[in-house]
Amino acid sequence: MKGVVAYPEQLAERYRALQLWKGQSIPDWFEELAARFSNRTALVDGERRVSYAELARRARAVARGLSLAGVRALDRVVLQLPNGLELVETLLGSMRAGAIPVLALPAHRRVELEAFCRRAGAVGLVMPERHAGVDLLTTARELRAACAELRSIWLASSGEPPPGFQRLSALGEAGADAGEAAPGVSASEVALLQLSGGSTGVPKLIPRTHDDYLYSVRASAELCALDADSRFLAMLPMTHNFTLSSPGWLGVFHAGGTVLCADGLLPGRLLELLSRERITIAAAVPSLARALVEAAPRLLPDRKLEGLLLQVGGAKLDRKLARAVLEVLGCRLQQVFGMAEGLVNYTRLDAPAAVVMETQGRPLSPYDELRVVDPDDPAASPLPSGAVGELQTRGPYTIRGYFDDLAGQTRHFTADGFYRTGDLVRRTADGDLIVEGRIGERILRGGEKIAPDEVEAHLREHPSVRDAAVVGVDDEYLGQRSHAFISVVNGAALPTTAELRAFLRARGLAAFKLPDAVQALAELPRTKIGKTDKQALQKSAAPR
Ligand code: OOB
Repeated sequence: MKGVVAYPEQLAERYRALQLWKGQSIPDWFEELAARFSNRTALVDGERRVSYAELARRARAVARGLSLAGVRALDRVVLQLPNGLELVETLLGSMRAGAIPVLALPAHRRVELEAFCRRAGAVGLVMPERHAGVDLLTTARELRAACAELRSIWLASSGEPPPGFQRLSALGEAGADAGEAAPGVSASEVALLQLSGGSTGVPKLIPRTHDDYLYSVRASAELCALDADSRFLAMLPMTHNFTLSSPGWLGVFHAGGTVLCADGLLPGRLLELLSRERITIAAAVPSLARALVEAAPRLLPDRKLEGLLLQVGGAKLDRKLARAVLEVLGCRLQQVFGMAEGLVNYTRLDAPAAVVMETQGRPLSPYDELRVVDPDDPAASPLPSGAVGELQTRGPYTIRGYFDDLAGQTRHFTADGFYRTGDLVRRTADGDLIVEGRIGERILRGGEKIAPDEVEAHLREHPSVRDAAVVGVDDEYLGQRSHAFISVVNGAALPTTAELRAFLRARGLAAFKLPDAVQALAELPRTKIGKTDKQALQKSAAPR
């Protein structure tokens, strides 16, 4: 497809010969699952329980509805729906129609959605009329006016939509009795466009093929030992790569298990579901894991979550919180260091506790190629094990370029096809990765380099500190100075800057790493998936 950097043919053939890429499209894969697991429950959304066979039937109806509406193979459709049956059937159905869904998050608004529609050249958009109490109809109207190529906007709503919009549920109804066959979908084509998690500007579009995506799903399901008894609670947005494929709900489908949808629930409700529904696997970002740990003593006093594997990823999980997850929730823990561009690292189910608590795991596939390079001299030979540097990677499920981004190609990818992750990592002697931060977030203070993650981890060890984030702020004399933001444990007194600096010094931290300023916030700002929003913090750092 135009705008996509393909895998080199020789490598593609190797991945096929190795049976990593099986030449099966996601819709064909799901049809096979529907035949195999037919009457088993695939999805639970509130009161609605849907079997594999029923879900496949619903996806087929959506696919026909889209075809009847004029959506053709390789057309892009931006998909923005909250967690639930509609999202799942529309995602599977759009792929079955041969279209390419662009996976937006529920929290995206006009600026992001407009950028996705334009960049993808989308012909359709699926969005809710209201979400989380916010009326999105004005947004939908603005998008229709702004994006010329957008032919249809399907609104998920209970009533009839206003003129000019289609009702999402009409799609499945229109398609239910049409006889049209789905177009064949090639497994080497782009299946979906994921969004980059980068914190700068509007996310870039990530073209993942059926072959590469399904490989990561199957391998992840196997690594996490999923089976037909697996019960997954979708707590994060189901379009995010973590919840979708690592192993996520697609991985659970692959094993014949059951996916339960949660949307915008408070930690207390999530704990109740985790316990009552005997959930075996769920994915969380650290801020959500922290919220669960904090709510547990009150809401889950004696029912520990023994049967649960809690996956934590998306941002660095510090040791203190990792320990609390194990001790307070009583579940198993897996760290997941992944990226929508491809590479996913997992701590293994049989890894020693220290590895699970202190590392971000190792690559999913033996065919993942990783190297750690000097961020200031990336052309030099890779750094030895143990040294901190930028992680670069290529492999059977990592993209070779962003969608339609010739201009950014050499900035984000090397000439030999490695993706420059922008992540600073170190590899232990055993081959596990420890994430040390992002290149762009390093603070250069008066000639010294500071890794914010290191300082943040020490700050969180203070008994009154709940969460911490350190950013660099421009400074006339030092180039940059360091500014720490903290939130305080409920009921604790706010420690002064001097107290915190003394605390860090007592922990043996070098003087230049001590924050120049400390500011308390009720809550640290979060990105749309719940990672700490460092850009927002940098902007808000009060000028001296
Ligand atoms: C996941 O994907 P994205 O695309 O939203 O974000 C990727 C970036 C990584 O490059 C890294 O900077 C950060 O998020 N990250 C982590 C991390 N997991 C992701 N940083 C430290 N520790 C971790 N465990 O966030 C994502 C995709 C698939 C599975 C899991 C997470």
